[in-house]
Amino acid sequence: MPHRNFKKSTPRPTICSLPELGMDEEQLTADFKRYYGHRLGRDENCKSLHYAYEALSLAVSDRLIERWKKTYNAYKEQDCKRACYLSMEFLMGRTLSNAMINMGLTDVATKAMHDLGLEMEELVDSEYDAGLGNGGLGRLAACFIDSCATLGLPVTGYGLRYEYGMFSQLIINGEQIEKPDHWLRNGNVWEIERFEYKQVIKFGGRTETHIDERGKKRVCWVDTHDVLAVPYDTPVPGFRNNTVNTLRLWKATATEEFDLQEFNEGDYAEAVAAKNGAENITMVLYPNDASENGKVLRLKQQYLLASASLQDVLGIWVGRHGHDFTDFAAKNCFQLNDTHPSIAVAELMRLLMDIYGLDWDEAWKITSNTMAYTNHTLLPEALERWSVNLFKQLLPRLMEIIFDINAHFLAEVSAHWPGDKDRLTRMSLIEEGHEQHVRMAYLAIVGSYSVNGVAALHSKLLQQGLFRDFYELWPQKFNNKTNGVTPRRWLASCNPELAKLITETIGDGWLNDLSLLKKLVPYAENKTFRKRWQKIRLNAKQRLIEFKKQENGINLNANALFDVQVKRIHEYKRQLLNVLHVIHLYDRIKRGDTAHWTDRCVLIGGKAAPGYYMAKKIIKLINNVGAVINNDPEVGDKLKLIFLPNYRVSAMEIICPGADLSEQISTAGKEASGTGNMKFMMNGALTIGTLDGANIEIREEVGDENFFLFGLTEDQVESTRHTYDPAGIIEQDEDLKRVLHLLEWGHFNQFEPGIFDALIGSMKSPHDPWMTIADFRSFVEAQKRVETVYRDQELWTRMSILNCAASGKFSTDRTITEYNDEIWKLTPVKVENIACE
Ligand code: 26Q
Repeated sequence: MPHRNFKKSTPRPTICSLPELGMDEEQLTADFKRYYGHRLGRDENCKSLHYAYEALSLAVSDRLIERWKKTYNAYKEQDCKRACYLSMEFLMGRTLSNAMINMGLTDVATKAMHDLGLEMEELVDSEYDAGLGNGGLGRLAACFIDSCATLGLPVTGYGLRYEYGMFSQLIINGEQIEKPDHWLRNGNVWEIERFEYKQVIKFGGRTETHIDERGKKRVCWVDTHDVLAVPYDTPVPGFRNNTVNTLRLWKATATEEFDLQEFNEGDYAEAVAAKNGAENITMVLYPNDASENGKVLRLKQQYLLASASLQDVLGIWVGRHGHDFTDFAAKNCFQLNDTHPSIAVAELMRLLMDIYGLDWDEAWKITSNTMAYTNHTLLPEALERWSVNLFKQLLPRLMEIIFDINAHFLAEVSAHWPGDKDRLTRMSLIEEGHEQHVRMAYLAIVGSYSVNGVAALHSKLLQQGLFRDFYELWPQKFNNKTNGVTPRRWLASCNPELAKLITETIGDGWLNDLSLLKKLVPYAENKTFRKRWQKIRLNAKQRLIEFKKQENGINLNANALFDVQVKRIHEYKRQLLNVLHVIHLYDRIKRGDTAHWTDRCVLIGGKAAPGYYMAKKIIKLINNVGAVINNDPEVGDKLKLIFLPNYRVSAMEIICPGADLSEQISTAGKEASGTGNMKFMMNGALTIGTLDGANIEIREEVGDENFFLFGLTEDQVESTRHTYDPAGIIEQDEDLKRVLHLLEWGHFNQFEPGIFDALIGSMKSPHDPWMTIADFRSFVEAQKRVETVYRDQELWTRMSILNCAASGKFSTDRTITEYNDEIWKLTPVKVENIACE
């Protein structure tokens, strides 16, 4: 239904006269009861926990909305510069407990619920994860908007409201089965639909040129198939500062006009089918976290996000400043979360020229001074490229603009390197070949004033490798912003006992200044403190054991070393190296080599992209090896290998406090940053890792003596690659030979012959890009050092405390402060806690 506006003469309802909502138990209880009994129509006969969760969430949400309006007004009043974080993924996880922590409502609400006979933990647990992301990049976006709100920065998150988030993973016969995640099936109390801010998005059609009334050449994009993008807003509260920012997610729907057109032609069924076509655009999140597959639906998603978000921002601008764009770049910027929304570069040009009548130079000046691009991968195969033909068909006007950007850009390159034809070919936004492709990363670099990587090594490698030509042309554009995680979710909320101990010891300033954790350093030498630390970590392990038991009945021994690797399954992350080590330990047990043994429980979790054959085989291998080891009475408590199904944000909230050892074992130079590594460290786990991504900075912060380092460095990986001889290495290493022998003889697949041949073959190939075999010996030796330390629990606990104490750098508050100081340059806005008149 089209929305109707108030008649000019009708007075609009004045909402500022609303009384402020109480933050005490009595008011909260009253609201809870009203929502439960009236709005949701439930009573004591209702058995489902969900409605109690919903009633409490509605009560909490009211209090968020109050502060949301204040924040909105404060930003408006100051007419401050704003930033938009454009991301195809926001992996938010659950909202309720985070909202309570940030508003300081946790204790009051827990007591209120308890007095009504309800357990807060159960209510919080009944919330579905908002799984609108694949992994690191999506969760980073969620941590970023938490920190932006906490720092009082006017930043809006723009993304897509997928009907189906990341698939839910079932393990059947050791194999991954994907189940669609209909996360909205019980509704979503946290979002507000704002149909009044809908935007029209064009697809298809063709372009026409004409001369406008001022004699200027104008391009019109006509005969398009239009789709509506409708925004759904979610409040994003800062930590106890009354700031509530916005996460705006677009849902695609059919336009009313489109329906009507088809209907007039008498084809009702066609009209309904067309509606489906439009709504399909935001139906599902693509579950690939690396390789690109060129699906047209994905390009539609990307364009819908870019176009709707930019039209939204331009609409707000024009509403306030008319068609004067002089200050637009001084007041707005767009951070592109990888290349996924980078079509925004061309779309902003289109809107400024075709809709608002700016000429090329004016539009380019604005665009290239507002866009900033973050890269998240060094794997060349993961760089996005779109076929020019597909682009022309779906977005003809955008393709023209990209060609024009390229022409201007190549002229600049020629001027800089006269006659260097190879460089022109290398740097062109268009890749030539049997089919032409648009190189999205290059479009993002050319169109942005800032290009950053996500950890020191990664940024260095971008400059020296992947983007070298661009770095030579524009060194000043390139910078590093090492990732972080929000300490509210990844310590305060997921590990409340440890958080309490920390606060008792050093005060609560660490919650928004994580560098203060370093005050814990002297307590590493305090025996009573260590005892309490140990006890709390043991409790967290028990909770993890309980979680595991609930899911599939397996009981684990809390005294064992909990050795955890959770992340997407990918060859470069080397879950296989982990499995080789487990098989080696099993082999040692079987041959009786168990003097000074350390009991160990290896937990591996993660999803494989549904089309990634090798990743799926890795899951199967983990489960098969686990089945043999876990059922062997001779092995007993000495060793367990467990696959954690359906790894997701809410699972990590239980896993990371209960882990002793964090596995960060990617081939050096391949993991851009990693952020799980930071969550583990913050919760007192020790890291075994290669010199890759943010591991390097973690080790720098905590000191070499508190980090288990192994493996080739990035330099060594690249310089030995061409002489890599896994067969030779295996021949020299008795342990490794035995491990491969077990694998090759089908010890873990006795009734499934040959199923692991591809995995074994890839590791033994001299062309194995991940060089798993090369790092085996060094990994085993590092694991022995782990065991020695673990047997000395006092030493282990000391190192655990020091890891937590050294994790201050890895707060997204630090990361976002750097983004703001060096890229966005926004002024923080204070939102006063005063009643509006
Ligand atoms: C691309 C094309 C088509 C469909 C999907 C995709 C796609 C989707 C998601 C490609 C990549 C991703 C996600 C990448 C990602 O999560 N990268 C990780 O980002 C983290 C945050 O910076 C880093 O810590 C990790 O090192 C990096 O792997």
